[in-house]
Amino acid sequence: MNRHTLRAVRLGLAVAAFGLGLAGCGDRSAPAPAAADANKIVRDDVYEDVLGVITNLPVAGQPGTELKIHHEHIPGFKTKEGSINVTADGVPGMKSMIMPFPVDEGVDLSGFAVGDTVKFTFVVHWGGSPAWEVTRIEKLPEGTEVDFTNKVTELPANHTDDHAGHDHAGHDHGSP
Ligand SMILES: [Cu+2]
Repeated sequence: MNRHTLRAVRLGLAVAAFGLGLAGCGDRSAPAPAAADANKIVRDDVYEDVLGVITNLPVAGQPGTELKIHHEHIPGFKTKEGSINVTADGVPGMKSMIMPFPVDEGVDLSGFAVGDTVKFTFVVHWGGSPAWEVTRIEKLPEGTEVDFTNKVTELPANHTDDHAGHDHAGHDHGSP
């Protein structure tokens, strides 16, 4: 995918880290696919209208720069097997975190700035490359609040800790 296309679509967002197989998110079950079957997509999972704040933007001509978004908790985030992910400490889905987001070539990030609050859609291509990418992004009005808390709706029976009020934004992602 050409992530640096300056063509016009709507923005790009991103943050992310699920590990190449959703890389930053520490997904143990999805090692980076071998080059040979880099495009053997098992399944696409689409996450629509996720809120977040842009923390980094790709810089034209500077490889390695990328869109990063501090995204809100995504309770419905699924594993490669298709069930709702549960982090090591019992949070369903993907916790709020800052992660890199590859951007689909139809997405135009011009007009976006670090600090912008955005609503975006991204697709996880299980088994594919890129492993995930933003397909749509729009800027929200200044002052729009994003709730970065992780909501624990159902704790495993052996869990007694209350994680709900903690701020895990950062790199404690559990698997993806
Ligand atoms: Cu994430």
